[in-house]
This record gives sequence, structure tokens and C-alpha cells, in this order.
Amino acid sequence: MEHTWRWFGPNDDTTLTDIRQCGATGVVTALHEIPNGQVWSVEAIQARKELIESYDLRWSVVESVPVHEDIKKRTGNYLEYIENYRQTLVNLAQCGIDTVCYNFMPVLDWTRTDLAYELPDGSKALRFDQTAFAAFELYILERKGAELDYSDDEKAAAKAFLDNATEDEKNLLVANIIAGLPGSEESYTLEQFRDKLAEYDHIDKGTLRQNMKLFLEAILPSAEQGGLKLAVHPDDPPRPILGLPRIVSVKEDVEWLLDAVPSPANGITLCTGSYGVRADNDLVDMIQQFGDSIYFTHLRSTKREEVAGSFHEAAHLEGDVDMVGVVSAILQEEQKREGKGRAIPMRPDHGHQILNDLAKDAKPGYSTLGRMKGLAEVRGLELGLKSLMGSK
Ligand code: DNO
Ligand code: MN
Repeated sequence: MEHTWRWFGPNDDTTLTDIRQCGATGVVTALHEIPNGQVWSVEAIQARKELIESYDLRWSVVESVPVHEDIKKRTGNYLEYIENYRQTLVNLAQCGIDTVCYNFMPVLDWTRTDLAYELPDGSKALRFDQTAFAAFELYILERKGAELDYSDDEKAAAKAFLDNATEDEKNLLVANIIAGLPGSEESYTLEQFRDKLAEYDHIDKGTLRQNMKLFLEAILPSAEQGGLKLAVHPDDPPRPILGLPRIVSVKEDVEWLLDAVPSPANGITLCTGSYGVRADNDLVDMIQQFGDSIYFTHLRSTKREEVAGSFHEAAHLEGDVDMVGVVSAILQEEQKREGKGRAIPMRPDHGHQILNDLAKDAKPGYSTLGRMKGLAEVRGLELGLKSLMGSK
């Protein structure tokens, strides 16, 4: 595996020097300063690449080139945005970058309700509390039709949650959901959020799939020509929320995707923390099945809670993800590729807020020390497994 680290650019508190010291050799980043939908110029890409290389690191993966909402809905300026996306891919390829992560989640990127969930040892984790989310959806957002998705017991629990919450807690819950987590391109007020959701009223799963297929058909030939691999990130959490369709959540979705637009440029990001929230996603099985279409991995674990749909982020080698099984399946896939292509880039994805980072205003999920711990643990696991497998 190639050990990489997500870096949010020159303003990130975690510096490129820190990243090297944490044990990564590759950087995962994006030109976050360029507004969603605009072309990334060769000059801008090249300058960022040279900066990274001047620290003896490599720009391993672009995460993400964001997909404009108009493309997902096929409304407004979608044709122009698709063309800009294609041009950005051509420019990235020209600069020698070969892997691009993206996602196709409507309106929101990843979603959590609690960004400072205290664990028994005093560290903090990110959490998705389904009851809090229901409270938001049913009684704060008051989305039409949402009540249909909930049982009477769930509604009562959501109501009780809200009755017990202070104004500050309610405001924080709303902000956590709609203000945009690190890496999200969008951030909304409650009013804007209602409008954005309404724009999807006529878009169901089938339509969203069709829109994704048409988008990929338009960009994949250029990606393929430039030797680029696209790696779609799964929905997080991996299920429909807020009445929005979600189409990259389970194994069948990936089967559909790879089948709908066959191309060596059409691949996936195996994010174990996202897919792993569902007990019916067998990660080892997915790695074996999608093997040569996996171009990037996010390794972390989650712990499902008692209330269905609720989970929090666990330490990298704990929780529900069988990390030993996952890493050994990835290493077996790499063995199969022997000689062809490069090591599969992995990043520790999120980490807990621990030690000195607890006193800092760290980006949710992206504090330095928690990710350093996660990377170190996964690297140790990898080294041990490799030695058992008799490979280097
Ligand atoms: C969260 C991330 C997501 C992911 C995007 C990929 O930490 O895994 O923000 O980067 O969804 O496009
Ligand atoms: Mn991820």
C-alpha cells in the first residue's frame, strides 16, 4: 500500500513536513481554492505539485475534483460544468497525476450529527446519532413527507431528544449537518438547505443513476486517454438520507456503476468507514470482487450503536471493520497486480481527537495526532501481514 495523507493545502495546520514525519510518502489533496465547476489550469496544478514534491512527497491522489450540483441534477449549466470537469482531468493527466477521487452524493457530502462525541478515555470522535438526525429532519427542518420514513417509536424518541436539548445544542446540531464538514464544497443556511432539497423532488434513484452514467460517459474517454483512474467515494452514511437518493452505498451499486460505463478509468475508492457502517456490506468480499477496480482506499473503522442507523467512528483497528481481513485482502489484490500499476494508495481517513489536539480547534475528523495513530497502526498491521505472507 502507498501511505498517503489528506492535506487541505497551504493553509492546513498539518504541514507537509508533519505529513512526512507521520510516515506518509504521498499526499492527497485538491485545489480547494478554485470554485466548484471551474477548470483547474495546468499552471495551478503544476505549482501545487511542485510544492508537494519539494518536500519529497508525491501528489498521489486528487481528492476531490468536486462534481457540481447541476451535473447531478442535469439542470442549469451542467453541460459547461461537465466540459470543465473533463478539461480539469486532461490538465491533471498532463501534469502526471493519475488518480482522482470524487463523489456523487446529492446536496451534502459526508454527514455527522456530533463532532465531539466523548469516548470513555476522554478522546473525541465523530458520531451519527440517528435519533438526533430524525429530530433535525422532522422537527427542525420539517421536511415534507419525512414522517413517512419513521416509525411512531422513532418519532417519539426524536421528539424527546429535542425536548431535552438546549437552544445551543439544537443550533450546533443544525450547523453540524448543514454547514459542511472538511472537504465538502457546499455549506448552507437552513433556508437554502430546504430549497436545495426541493430541487431533488423529481429526482429518484433511477434518474440520479442515469445522470451519473451520462456524466461518466462524457468524461471517461478523456480520462482513459490520459491514463487517469477515477475512484468514486461511497455515500456516507451509506443510505438515502433526507429523502435524497443515494447510489453508491452497497455492493450492488458498485456492480451497477462498473457495468454501466465499462472503462479502466471507472473505479472506486474503498472507504471502509463509509461502506462498513452497514452490516450487509462485506468489505473483504467487496475487495475480492472489485479488486482491480479499487484505485484508492480510506481505512478507518466505525462502531454501530444500539439504535438502528446510529454509529460513531471507532479507533482504526477497533469497531466493526475487520481491518486485518481488509488489509490482507488489499495486499492480496496488490500481489495479483504484481508488475502492473502501482501500490494502492491508502489514507487513514479520519482519526480521533487525542492528546494535544484536544485543546485545538482541529478540523473535525482531520486532527493530526489521531490520524498519525491510525496510520501507524495500519502500517504496523500491514508490515506484520506482509511478513506472514512472505512478501516485502
Ligand atoms: C470525508 C471524506 C469525504 C470525501 C468525499 C470524496 O472525510 O471521506 O469528504 O472526501 O466525499 O469526494
Ligand atoms: Mn472516506
